[in-house]
Amino acid sequence: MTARTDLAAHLASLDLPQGLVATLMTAAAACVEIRQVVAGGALVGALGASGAVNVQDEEQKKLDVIADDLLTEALLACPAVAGVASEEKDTVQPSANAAGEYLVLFDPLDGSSNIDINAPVGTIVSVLKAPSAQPSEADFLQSGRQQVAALYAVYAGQAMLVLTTGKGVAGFTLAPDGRWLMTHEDIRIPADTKEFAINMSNQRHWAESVQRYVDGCLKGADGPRGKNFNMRWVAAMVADVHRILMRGGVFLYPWDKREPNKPGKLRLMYEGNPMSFLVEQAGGKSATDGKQAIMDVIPTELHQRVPVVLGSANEVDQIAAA
Ligand code: AFP
Repeated sequence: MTARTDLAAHLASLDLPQGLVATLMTAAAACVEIRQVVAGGALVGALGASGAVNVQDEEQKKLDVIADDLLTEALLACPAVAGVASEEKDTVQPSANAAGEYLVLFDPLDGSSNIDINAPVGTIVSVLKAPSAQPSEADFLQSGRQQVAALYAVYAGQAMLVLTTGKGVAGFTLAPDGRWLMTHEDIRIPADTKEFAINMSNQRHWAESVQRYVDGCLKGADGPRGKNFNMRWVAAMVADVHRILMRGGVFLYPWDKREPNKPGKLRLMYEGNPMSFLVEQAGGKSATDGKQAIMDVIPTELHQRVPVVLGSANEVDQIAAA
């Protein structure tokens, strides 16, 4: 077998601050533990509901809670971490580390509805610099442009970890010895695509422009786009974005008129920002429904939602112009 670079060696080659390396290695190790629980499924009692409801008013699965606990505990024990914020918790958790330099925000288990059917799920992580070692919630409200790293792990046929520290995007596959080995050195998203991902069951609720865009795709070679499109929807953003990083495509979770005051379903700090950082670093684009890049949104709340359009650059432009 070819000798491969592992995650530790890759991070060392990037000349990053030691604390950032420690933070990323800690998050990556927690993802290995989460992968093991996901793989055990019913055998380790990991399926089904936890009986609790999270801050988003969503029913928590047992795995949501297990993954949240694993990440939180590991990161708060890492001396470089000043505090964490989880999609599953209503408020931030400062660490007791006097020398903590980083804030870590995460969606511990993305795609919860896939857990019980053995379909792909994942973990999404965003890293910011901590303005102080005793951070308040306001310290976490930084725009996506301030991120120093983002990663996700997708637990599917293989477990893969995809990472950016602002110098391109690299992908790693989990080896049997528990190390993340580099298998995808410089991930690039093609600018053009014939594939879109959206929950079509919401079609009647979308804004006119999104209706127009999807209608154009559905008309295929006979319509305004002059080509046939394919559609995919995994119901786990982490898996849909992974497909886009592997072969191109565009992902949409737009605003819809059922709850006009809610900007969308997905969360800016745990999903929109880290995935946008990865997509932009791979040469793709990300935007809210309009023209604003997701990472330029100035957050006002920890659990803020945002409309999301991201993926192949020319297709994101098509959506903005629809
Ligand atoms: P859960 O983790 O609560 O299942 O939500 C997953 C998600 O936030 C995102 O990962 C998916 O793209 C999206 O929701 C799926 O939404 P639909 O329920 O509309 O398919």
